[in-house]
Amino acid sequence: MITILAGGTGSIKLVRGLVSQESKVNVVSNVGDNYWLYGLYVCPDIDTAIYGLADMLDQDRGWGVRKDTYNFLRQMEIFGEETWFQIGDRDTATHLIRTNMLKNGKNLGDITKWMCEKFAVGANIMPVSDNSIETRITTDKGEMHLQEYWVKHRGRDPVEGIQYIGAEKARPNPEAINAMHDSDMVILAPGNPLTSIGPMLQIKGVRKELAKIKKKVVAVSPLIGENAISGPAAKYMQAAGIESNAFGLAKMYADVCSNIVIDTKDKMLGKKIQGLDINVYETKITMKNKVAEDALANFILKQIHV
Ligand code: FO1
Repeated sequence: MITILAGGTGSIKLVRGLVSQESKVNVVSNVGDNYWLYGLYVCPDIDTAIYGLADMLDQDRGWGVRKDTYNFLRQMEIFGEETWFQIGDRDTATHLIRTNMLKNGKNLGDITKWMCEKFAVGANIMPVSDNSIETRITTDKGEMHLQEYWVKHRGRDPVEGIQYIGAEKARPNPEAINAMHDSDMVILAPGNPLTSIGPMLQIKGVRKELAKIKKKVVAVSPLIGENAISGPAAKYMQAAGIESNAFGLAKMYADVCSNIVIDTKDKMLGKKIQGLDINVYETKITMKNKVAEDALANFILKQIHV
């Protein structure tokens, strides 16, 4: 059994690769991106994992349902609402039913489990916590929710700081802690280290468990050289005063992992990373297609012995 801590569009490719090769996979999802919109609770990272594994994901964008329609959103526009966050009609059904179930007293973990059944997803997708954690970005224009910064304002302004509201007090999902504890290997997906993986590491119970089992924790870099393969990871790392390369990432994760997979192009960083007491594995980390997803998953499962 393996467990992967995942969030967002950078992670789902590896999740898919792992699921195609390993029968028991737990996916612990970030909740820091979750966003209330028109009274609906949107959980982008949980939904990306579900849609990705149900073969419904719009793979070009990396989020939302493939070939979704946008009639609901057009109607909201007519009502004079802001429509910068593109939720499609089928996607909206997911948010609506989730919100209703929350209102009826169900927790996010149980709702996610129920959804996995409905979408016939075999992997065990679970939120890292049932409590609310909100990733907020500070710019010179003030501080705002991550979705407002990244989608509404297109990530334009320089980032001055990142906060995880609620993370201090959040209780980890006991199922996620058990999954990590019982797994043969725990993977930190190649997601954004500050906004996808970072919020999960801010939960004390999660960090403590990972530190305890760090020998079997494998981080996968989302960076090649100084740049992220996709998304704003490099920008956020620089804003947080962290070197935006695989060494900076290794330093961030040094207390929670003993193994890191970096791109072969970053070979020269290997010695420096080993100096942090982290084993370094080099391979091609870009996943442009299914073959590359499977190849990276296979490398991790077969070449890394923890
Ligand atoms: N990302 C965008 O860039 N524009 C959107 O309009 C948008 C809508 C959206 C709707 C549902 C959903 O689950 C995700 C959505 N995303 C959108 C992606 C999201 O902003 C982030 O990429 C993730 O939060 C990163 O983990």
